[in-house]
Amino acid sequence: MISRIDLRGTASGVDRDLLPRAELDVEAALEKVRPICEDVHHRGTAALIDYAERFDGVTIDRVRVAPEEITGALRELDPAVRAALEESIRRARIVHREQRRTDKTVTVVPGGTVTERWVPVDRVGLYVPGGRSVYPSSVIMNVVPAQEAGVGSMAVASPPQADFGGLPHPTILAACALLGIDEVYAAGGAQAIAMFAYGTEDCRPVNMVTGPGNIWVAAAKRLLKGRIGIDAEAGPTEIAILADASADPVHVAADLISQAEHDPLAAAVLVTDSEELAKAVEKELETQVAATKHIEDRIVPALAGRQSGIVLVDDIEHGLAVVDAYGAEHLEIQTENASEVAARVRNAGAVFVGPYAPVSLGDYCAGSNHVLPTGGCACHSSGLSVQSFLRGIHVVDYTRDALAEVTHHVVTLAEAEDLPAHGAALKARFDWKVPQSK
Ligand code: HSO
Ligand code: ZN
Repeated sequence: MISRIDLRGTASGVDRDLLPRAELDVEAALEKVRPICEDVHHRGTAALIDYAERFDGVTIDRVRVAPEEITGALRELDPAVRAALEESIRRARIVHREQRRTDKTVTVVPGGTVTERWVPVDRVGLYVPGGRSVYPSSVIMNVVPAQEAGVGSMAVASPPQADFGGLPHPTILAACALLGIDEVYAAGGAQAIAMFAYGTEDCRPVNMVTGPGNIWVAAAKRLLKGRIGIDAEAGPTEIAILADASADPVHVAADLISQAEHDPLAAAVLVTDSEELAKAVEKELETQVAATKHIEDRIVPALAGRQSGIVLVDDIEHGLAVVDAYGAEHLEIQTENASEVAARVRNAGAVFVGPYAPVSLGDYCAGSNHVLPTGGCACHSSGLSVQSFLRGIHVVDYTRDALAEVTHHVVTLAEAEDLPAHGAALKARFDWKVPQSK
């Protein structure tokens, strides 16, 4: 069901191309979403209503969800689900509250200071997918850091559902209610991103859009980036597990399956120096997959796809080089001295240490964020956090004396760059006369 890649004997260098990974062609989708975005730009809500009919198969006469529809969904919510969502929110708040940055003033020279002032984005639009993935947990993971950053205005968009009278899925609405979000739109796909970027009669334009989505959503975000800020483009979920002979194959197999469950393109990668563990996990996968849900549509294609595999390495040192080259969205360390091994990881969206920190815990209730870089982007980017919603503004404050002291350097650099007016802007402040034109 899952292929093997034998990298033993190649410890001197890890070729990223040998490692399993899915490819998503967002570029090809750009031309399809461009006219949709233009249409929403020009026709606003009327265009959104037409696209609901065409893409979601639902006839709606308004896009904005009424406040009573949001609170009503919370009243109808299963109390156990409500309690679990509340606990997830509580833990996420504990972690994200601590991420807030404080302004810092640095005295560069006497009389010359630079302050870095952290200012939240004014207004954020959160896209929440419908269809196969209805994840109220992702609402939490996007909203909590934005709120803790101090974002003043937040709107949510999620596709209208035929089964729910053209409203977004009720658990999404209920999660919004729990988080105090009262601005929700029944809009999906690229058209929802265009609504956020350009604004419509109902929806004020936002400064930034976050949240996962399918290839059309990713393409619209790429197209409209610049007009709006975006979070990272989310690709299919990935789990990598670095494990040695001490790992329990039952846990390893269960965790691989847990993320394969998301999508036929999800990646599940085991990196191990133990052939016995590899064999035991292969066996466990057969047994556990047969006993789970979503077998044929997601788990089997995900595990059997070229993006998944069991990678055999010489030792944990070699394994660390491999997982660093891979840069997984989620990386579990199931080895002896797991904390020490984890501390040496350089590239991963999130690291899960030892036998009692499975990725599923992080997906819901660890307190950490589950919006993480995929597709190797962990080599240069981090997951969603309070920081994602803040801008650091440098505030420069110099006295006359502090400016005078450095003027000759600025003038010299300006002349070296053939930009004499730059230097003149400083000299003009010190009794320097503007040359008379001839
Ligand atoms: N593992 C997914 C997040 C998620 N899991 C939502 C369950 N619900 C991407 O990190
Ligand atoms: Zn998950």
